[in-house]
Amino acid sequence: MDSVKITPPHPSITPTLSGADDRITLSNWLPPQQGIVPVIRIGHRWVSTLWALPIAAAAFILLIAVAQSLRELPGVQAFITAYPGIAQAAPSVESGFPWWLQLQHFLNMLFMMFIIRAGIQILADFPRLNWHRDCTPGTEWFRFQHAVPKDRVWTSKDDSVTIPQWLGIPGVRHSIGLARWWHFSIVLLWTINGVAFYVLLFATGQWQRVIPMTWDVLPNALSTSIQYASLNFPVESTWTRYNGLQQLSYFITIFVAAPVSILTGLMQGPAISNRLGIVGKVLNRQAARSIHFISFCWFVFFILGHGIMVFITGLRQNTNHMFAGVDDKTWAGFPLFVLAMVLVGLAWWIASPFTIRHARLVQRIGRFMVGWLKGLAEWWDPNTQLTEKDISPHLWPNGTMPNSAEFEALLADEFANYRLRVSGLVETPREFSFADLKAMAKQEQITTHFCIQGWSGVAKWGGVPMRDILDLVKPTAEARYVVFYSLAEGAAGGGYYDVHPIHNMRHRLTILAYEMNGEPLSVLHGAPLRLRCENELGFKMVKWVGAIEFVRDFADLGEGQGGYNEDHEFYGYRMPI
Ligand SMILES: Nc1nc2c(c(=O)[nH]1)N[C@H]1C(S)=C(S)[C@@H](COP(=O)(O)O)O[C@H]1N2
Ligand SMILES: [Mo]
Repeated sequence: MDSVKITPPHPSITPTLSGADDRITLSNWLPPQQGIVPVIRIGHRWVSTLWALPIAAAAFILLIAVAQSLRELPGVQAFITAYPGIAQAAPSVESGFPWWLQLQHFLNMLFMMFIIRAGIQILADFPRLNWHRDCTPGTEWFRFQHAVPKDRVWTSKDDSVTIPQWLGIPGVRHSIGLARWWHFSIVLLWTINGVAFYVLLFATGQWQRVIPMTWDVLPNALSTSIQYASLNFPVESTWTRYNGLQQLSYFITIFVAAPVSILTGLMQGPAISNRLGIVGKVLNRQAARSIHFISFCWFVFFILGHGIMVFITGLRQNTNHMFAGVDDKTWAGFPLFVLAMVLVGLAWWIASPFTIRHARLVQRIGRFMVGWLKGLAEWWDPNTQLTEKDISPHLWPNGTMPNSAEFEALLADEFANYRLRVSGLVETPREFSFADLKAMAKQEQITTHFCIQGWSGVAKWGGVPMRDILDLVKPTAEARYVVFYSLAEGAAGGGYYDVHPIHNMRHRLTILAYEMNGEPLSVLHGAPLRLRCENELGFKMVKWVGAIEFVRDFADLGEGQGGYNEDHEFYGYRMPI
């Protein structure tokens, strides 16, 4: 049976929505802003990471001198004879470097180029690292941005810095939406490649190359280090067995750094962090982000070290192993190595310009690749609540403040004339005055806010549960999404709005807050009403809510992507991670 569906008109606020470009138009985008050379906090002092360069150079020279003198000592010579580098008990892998290993090595190289660059871009959107959950300015341990100014409101968008297009993807300030699609999509491919790699390692015996099977690996790694550092290299037999140092560094990369990166990446998402109970509290979002960064540093260190060693220990032989699968002194592997590097270089060259030009396409492909995963994570029940003592001294503000005569008038009489309009696919459309809302049952919760840019903070929120609003207006069976319209515009003009799946509205922690930390909500943080929906990222929690609409679909709203930042900044509309 076909029934005629009558869709009620959108509320009067809808026409304020705007369309958006399908590419990044730099003139409409946040203007560039340079950061600073990265600094690390030691106590109260900020120390430039540039000091690492002279220190490393001095350490390098010292290391060579020490290693060379050590090798003149009879004891050390005896040690090196006893532990030549390769653990004597280490099994030898006769199959050399099979084709699948070569292919996976190449894919790994290609994927890592995207992952690292997009990761740096994400970091640049909130260029500070913290261990504490709250990100109070001054408590970070690492930053490449100035100290937070105290004499003005400084939003996290203000804080984002520009990194060059050859380094980040896409190398535009505050392009985290696009960088995340790259990072997550390629990480998915990288993980699939990694799982296949694990399986093949164990199915073929190749694991014996990279997993130390005897404690002898330690003295052998030390011996190898002394030999390398003395510039008198150990005898290699890489085709069948790795030396102790190789084994340890490959083992750490494959079996420690890779899983740690994946886990700490996922743990930065609100749905996952809030689901992990005590683990999510101890390894809070900032701790996870810091560990994720340290793991990234390991990868960069490993890639550089590995690359240099490949060159200086025998470029021809090493490239024959990994790019041609032969163990000889021909030139078979070198051209293939060059070809692989050219392919990676080309991909590197086009990634940023392509992303700027085809931003909407990148968003669409990203959604296709990882949208399903984010959809699944939306069902993770965010059940972590915190205590009064967890409340952050500072909660970063974000977003574009309301700037209209209409809002000023509402504010002037303390929202006495404010009306929350709830309409759309509901049985009983309603208008709520501020007094109506305050007369309803109040719910309080202490929760962590997760901004897409990387910061987090804890506050106590008080307000009206959305499920109570739903009980009053009674959404019809057709209603699948709920649109929150703001009284404020977004950064590029046009009303700010965001769409949520209706199932999130029944969650016991989804509220319309009018109180923060026991005080009336400030305008900065969203007065009169702001949404709290604890399994999503911050941008989905619309501030200065003016109207709520229940809809079947959101394709006809704005640019049709499910919200203002989805339309304008290419974010995804499901954002539990
Ligand atoms: N109307 C409106 N709501 C908004 C935004 C905005 O720009 N406009 N920014 C969002 C973002 S990106 C975040 S992180 C949170 C920040 O909330 P806070 O300022 O209370 O910390 O508000 C969200 N709600
Ligand atoms: Mo945000």
